[in-house]
Amino acid sequence: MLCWGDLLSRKLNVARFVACVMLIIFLATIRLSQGQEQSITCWILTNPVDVDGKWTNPQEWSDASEALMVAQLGNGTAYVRTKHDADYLYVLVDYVSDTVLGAGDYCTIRFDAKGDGGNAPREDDYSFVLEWLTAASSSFWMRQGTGVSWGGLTGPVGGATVKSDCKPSADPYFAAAHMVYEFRIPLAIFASSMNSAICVDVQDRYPSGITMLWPTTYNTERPSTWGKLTISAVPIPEFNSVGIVAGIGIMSTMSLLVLNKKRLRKD
Ligand SMILES: [Ca+2]
Ligand SMILES: [Ca+2]
Ligand SMILES: [Ca+2]
Repeated sequence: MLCWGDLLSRKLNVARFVACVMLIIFLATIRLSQGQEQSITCWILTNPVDVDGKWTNPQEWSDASEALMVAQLGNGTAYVRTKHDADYLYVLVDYVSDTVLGAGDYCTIRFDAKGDGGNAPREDDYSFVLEWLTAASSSFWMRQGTGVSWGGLTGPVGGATVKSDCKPSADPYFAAAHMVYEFRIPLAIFASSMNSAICVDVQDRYPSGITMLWPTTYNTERPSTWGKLTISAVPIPEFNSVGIVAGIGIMSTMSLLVLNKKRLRKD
């Protein structure tokens, strides 16, 4: 016959088991999300983009995905944000730590539009470049893959545009003057593919020479090494999975603390 102490002990064991399972799920999910960090989801926008080379208002890019870039050498801070509407995909490259516009500063965005990877750029692979030729004039051009390498410089596809500037703005990262690049790329090049790839590099040629990358490492000639870009048909979720996972983790930890407290009292 079970006594009250046995029942309490069994209940505690079951609760401890449940808490452990939740903690394992939490840790596994953290590990999973770390493994997916080379991935960007491009949500459909709620707030329109004014392609003017700055955060036109604080909400302009608040509904976009965010990816932190890393310095190839040295230190720097830059972010990539993406979103889209029915006709265009928008990319913000916000180089927070480049506070001086100088000749040679540039930003390159490459798309593997069909997401078919490969070890050489194909015809669905595009490279868009904005380069400052002097502190007062810039150039915007494009390259397209040939199947074995990148083709020659051409004008950008119709509808593609970019603006870059280095002025104070409504930027939530840093309101003082720094380099910002805003691209608008026609969705037509993606040929209805929801699963594409992207890589971005932005350089502060003057004065630091530091290049920032997303994803962390990649080969510009090999689309198979670029980061995943998923074009979503819905807006960014207000309460994302990271919040849910963090909640499970906090609940698990609290459960274990309560159980340990009860066990100490019992002992
Ligand atoms: Ca803007
Ligand atoms: Ca491709
Ligand atoms: Ca610069």
